[in-house]
Amino acid sequence: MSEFGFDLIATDGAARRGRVTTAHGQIDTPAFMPVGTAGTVKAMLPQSVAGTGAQIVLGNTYHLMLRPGAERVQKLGGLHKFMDWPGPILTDSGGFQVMSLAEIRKITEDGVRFRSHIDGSYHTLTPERSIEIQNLLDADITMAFDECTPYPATEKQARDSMELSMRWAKRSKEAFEDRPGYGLFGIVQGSTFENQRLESAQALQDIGFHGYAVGGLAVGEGQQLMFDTLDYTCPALPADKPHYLMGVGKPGDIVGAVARGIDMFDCVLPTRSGRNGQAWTRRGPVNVKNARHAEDPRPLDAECPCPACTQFSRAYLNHLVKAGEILAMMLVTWHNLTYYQQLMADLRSAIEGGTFEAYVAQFNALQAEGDI
Ligand code: PRF
Ligand code: ZN
Repeated sequence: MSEFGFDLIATDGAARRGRVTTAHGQIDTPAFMPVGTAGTVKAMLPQSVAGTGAQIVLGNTYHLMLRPGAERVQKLGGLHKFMDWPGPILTDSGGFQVMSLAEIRKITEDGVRFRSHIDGSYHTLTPERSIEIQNLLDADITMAFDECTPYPATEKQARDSMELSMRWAKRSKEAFEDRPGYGLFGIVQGSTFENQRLESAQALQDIGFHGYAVGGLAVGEGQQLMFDTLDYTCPALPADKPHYLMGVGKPGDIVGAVARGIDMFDCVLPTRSGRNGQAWTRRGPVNVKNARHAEDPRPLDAECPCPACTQFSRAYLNHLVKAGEILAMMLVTWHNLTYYQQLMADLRSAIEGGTFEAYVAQFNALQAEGDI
């Protein structure tokens, strides 16, 4: 089996076009990973997710350990087989989801103790157990166990949190079983403090990972501070390893982060907002529920190859969303994932062709025009 790897194919400014190789296949970067929290990209069949162009999906340690349980998934042949996604899977390590979803949480040096948001039962996640769970799930890319520092944080709060995450990163590395085609990513923390971000990036490189994620962003700091943080953090990451910005974002966030050297993204936005009737298009967001679509016979986007756009009118989509029909969630999700994957394909070809700057200018102009 091939080794886990990252090949840099082309660069244009700080933007990178690359390819990640894993046990279950390759990922062209810049890449967007649809979120399949509970072993499903909500409202989509796996082959439809692949049909949008996605080459990797994300799963969550937190959700899958609670239901159906990591040992059960392993017994049934691993997450790829369980959810019928034969391609690469990245799993998040759980700490971030504990802090945003669990009812009672207590953080100690050892890990996090919490109560399930499903049934109130008590659980503990440590770096060692998180890595074990991700191994049981058979994740191609395992994330180190970290604490996503809340925003805003004082310098002292951010430092204590970052240093804890670095000690957990070391324990995550020690717990990870090296196997061909499987990778472990470290997660840079340090809030919006330059010295802490640089220290964190260095601490992770001293431990040694297959890839480097930037965590603790898109937590309320706003786009400009996020970009400022990436401006000094990305150059501190090894150029020959993939760079992953966790939980980002809107199309404009992704374009700006690619311009600064990020290779991988995940976000619930296209799927979650799709279930709420919000579509994302080349011309910005469109609220399908808005009455202005009620008698509009045109497609959502005449140039989009997705089923929502090739088979149905805006008027029909508007009706489905207003009626609360399941098909509305399916179609708008399908459209959004198609748009996100098209955006990533466009970014990849612009970087390869050395036309990234022109592409960004055109992207911004279209987004500013708005829906027609
Ligand atoms: N850490 C982990 N997962 C995450 C984040 C983080 O900081 C974020 C921050 N946006 C999203 N998902 N482990
Ligand atoms: Zn579409």
